[in-house]
Amino acid sequence: MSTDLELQQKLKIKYPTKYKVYLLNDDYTSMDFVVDILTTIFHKSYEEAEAIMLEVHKNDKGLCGIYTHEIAETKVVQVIRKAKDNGFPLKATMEKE
Ligand code: TYC
Repeated sequence: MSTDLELQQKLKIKYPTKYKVYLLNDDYTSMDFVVDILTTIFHKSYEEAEAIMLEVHKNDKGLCGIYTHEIAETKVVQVIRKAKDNGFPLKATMEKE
């Protein structure tokens, strides 16, 4: 019996490293704007978006999704650009899973 790692090495399967994208809390971004970000950029339902926004509001950080490096980076850039265009200081970060 091979372990998963041995099988992966034998088959030369490379799984891409995934990245967690988080929204960060601040005192100035409106709750409605954060919900809009979560529905448009992260494709959450209104209910999920509201729950994530409240999680960030209470605990300073909330998970929005897990993506490959390129997609995670694009989401972070989209959040920061859309926030800046709307006069909000909202920030997003990514962390290796
Ligand atoms: N704390 C903000 C407020 O009270 C709301 C907020 C939630 C801001 C989530 C950023 O990522 C965020 N208006």
